Amino acid sequence: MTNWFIIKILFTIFFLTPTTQISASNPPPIQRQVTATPPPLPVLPLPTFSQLKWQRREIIMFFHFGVNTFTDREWGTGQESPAIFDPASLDAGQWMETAVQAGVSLAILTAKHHDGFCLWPSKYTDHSVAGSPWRNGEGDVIREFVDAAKARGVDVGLYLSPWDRHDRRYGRTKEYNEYYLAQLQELLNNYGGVREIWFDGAKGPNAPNMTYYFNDWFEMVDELQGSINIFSDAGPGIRWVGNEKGFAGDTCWSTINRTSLSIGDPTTLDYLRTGDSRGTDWLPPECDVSIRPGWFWHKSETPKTVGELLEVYYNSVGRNCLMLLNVPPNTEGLISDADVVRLKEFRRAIQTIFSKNLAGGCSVEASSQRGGVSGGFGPENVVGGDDDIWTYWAPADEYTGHHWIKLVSPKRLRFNVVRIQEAIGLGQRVRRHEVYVDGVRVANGTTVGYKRLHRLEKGVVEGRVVTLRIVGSRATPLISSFALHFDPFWHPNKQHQDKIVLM
Ligand code: FUL
Repeated sequence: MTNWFIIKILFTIFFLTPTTQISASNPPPIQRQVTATPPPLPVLPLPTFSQLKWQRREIIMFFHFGVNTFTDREWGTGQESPAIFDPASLDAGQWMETAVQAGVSLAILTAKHHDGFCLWPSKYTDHSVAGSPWRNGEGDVIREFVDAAKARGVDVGLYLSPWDRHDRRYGRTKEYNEYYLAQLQELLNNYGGVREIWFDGAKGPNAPNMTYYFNDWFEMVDELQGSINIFSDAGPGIRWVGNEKGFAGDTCWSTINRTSLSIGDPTTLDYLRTGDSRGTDWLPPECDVSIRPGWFWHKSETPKTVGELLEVYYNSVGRNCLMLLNVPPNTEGLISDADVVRLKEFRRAIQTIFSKNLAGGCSVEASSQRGGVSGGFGPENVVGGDDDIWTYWAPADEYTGHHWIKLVSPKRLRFNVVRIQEAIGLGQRVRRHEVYVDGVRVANGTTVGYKRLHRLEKGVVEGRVVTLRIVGSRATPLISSFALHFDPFWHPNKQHQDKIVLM
């Protein structure tokens, strides 16, 4: 081959070949590309990044600790001497171990309760740990709490009571708001990342009248902490559920109108519990409840039974909410053994019930599916991982009938709990739904949201085809999980408990 010939070939490859292929008069052959069907449009309002992260925690922990722990009271008077605060064996590491063993990823501590006593050495008051014998007045419970949490990968939240029965400035609006904001700055500037701040609306009937500058507080919080959720009766990040039993409404929307809410207003309790399908704000509820009758530790009190804790779980996490479980440290500065044991039992019970999805081996059918069989929104998505809310079944937009999805099992299934989850990243949609086993209705309800759990009123049921019918929805429903579980602790009616075989 001559040099000239080689040069000609190279010239053809590098210069001529491409131009002949893409000239306008001779377009390239169209190559069929398989592109994915886009997800459906969201239905507003949507959760923020931090709200979505919060929602997926499911159970979080509260620690009520302070002078009340030593006086056996629930609300201190504000007259307590800091000298009574002396938890000889305080070990925040043990609190966090307890939290981790309970599967908790966020722990909230009462930095200051209504009595005004501060668990950190605030430079704006002498009513704090600095005046106590604990660690010779050199201690800082918040610091130990934060360090222990960090060491175990637990996120931190803080409670700073607006109502302060100790401080002389309380009742003088400007002075007290300055004091409160100064303490917020101490707490949110000096202890690293804080993921939740709790503004408690509680206040005694005889408390002096004063205005809290909530807007200043909220803006300050958002300025100092990037990924924080602000809790109060009215948000703006998380709303109170309206009671302290840990129970959400049977209907529970994450959406609500904030303009209809105000902090400390007792007339909106029902609205807080159920939310509002037409609400323009994403403001999901948190269900606070204590493992014992009181929020603070009292020698005479004992923890709730596993059955009672599960009842709270089904009525909070199972109703689209978070369960904020209070576990009070005792006078030693430790979580009592009885509580530690109970929490382990509770955790084990939840794992026993939910670690196995009995629908795992089912094939799945649906009334329609977005983007056709290869669109990526098929019904098989509902039997995948329960924490993946971005993989979901979406019906076709054109489908106008009632939407349904069916689990079909090759062998008889035996279960007493149904779990349904919506892809809330695109908005909360389902208004009404029903569950059938082999054609017989076994459960029905309204909202679903992040997670809806039905403990079947009939107890254990058996069957091969389990159908979820969505009979009302704000837009096409997007279901990320439809799962079946067996709860050995659920006995709705002892007489009929054995088993109900459906046709
Ligand atoms: C209430 C307070 O008055 C209780 O003492 C407790 O802190 C509870 C979580 O909130 O409003």
